[in-house]
Amino acid sequence: MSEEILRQLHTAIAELSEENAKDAARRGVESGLDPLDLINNGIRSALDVLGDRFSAGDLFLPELVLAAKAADAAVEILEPELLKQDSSGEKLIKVLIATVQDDIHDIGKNIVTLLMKAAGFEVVDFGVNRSSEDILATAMQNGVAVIGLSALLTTTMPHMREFIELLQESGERDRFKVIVGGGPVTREFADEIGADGYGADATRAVEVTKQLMA
Ligand code: B12
Repeated sequence: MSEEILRQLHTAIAELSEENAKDAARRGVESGLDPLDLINNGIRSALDVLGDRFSAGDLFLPELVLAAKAADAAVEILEPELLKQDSSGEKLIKVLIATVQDDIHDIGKNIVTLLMKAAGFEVVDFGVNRSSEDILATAMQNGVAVIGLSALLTTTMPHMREFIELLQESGERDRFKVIVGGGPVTREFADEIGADGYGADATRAVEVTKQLMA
């Protein structure tokens, strides 16, 4: 049953059908499936396949846009379930999350935001395509402890390094913990640029933040 629903969700997104994606997400919720399982093995897996087809020239941007719409619609249905998960008293810790400059991918960032909220963190979602300067200014204004940066393009990953350099140059490096993630980002890259943490998925993003704040 759960395999069938996962497959239905994966297929709906792979076939760019928002309606079918919503139906499958609803079925998943009604059947009590783990919303994270639905995200990782239904939604993200389908987007990975579409991404590969896109880079192979077998699929084009308008199709990716439709896939993103279907994914967003399915995540919206899962949102209340994600927020129901245990929030183990992380309140008072503020986290800012943003996608770096020149990058508008936000499906993953939004899932990280949801899970952080579910874990009890107070999250400032600063959106996409944000310059390092604006991220720093907003983090200072909001008094956040942790800054999470997302990048989905190899060409925008350098903005993560640039952000950490900006923190150093402005004498604010010790004030914030910086965690990074997104499709092409690796632990090695995170270490190389001097980030405090890396998360391969939203669950890890929460775990790493908890560890850093412990
Ligand atoms: C959907 C999509 C789009 C949508 C985005 C819609 C949206 N609202 O986000 C649209 C159609 C707009 C788009 C546009 C483009 N895209 Co695009 N896109 C994708 C696709 C298919 C899926 C991305 C996604 O949402 N994945 C699902 C989420 C859940 O995964 P995730 O983002 O990785 O997030 C998880 C983890 O990484 C982690 N995480 C994410 N952020 C963070 C942050 C922190 C702090 C932490 C700890 C963890 C963490 O947790 C998340 C949840 O588990 C990918 C393919 C792929 N395999 O990723 C290509 C892909 C990223 N796109 C690509 C490209 C080339 C583009 C364009 C340049 C295409 C063009 N010619 O215009 C533009 C760029 C626009 C821009 N300036 O940003 C390439 C990038 C290649 C590269 N080497 O850089 C990819 C890899 C496709 C490919 N294989 O060619 N895209």
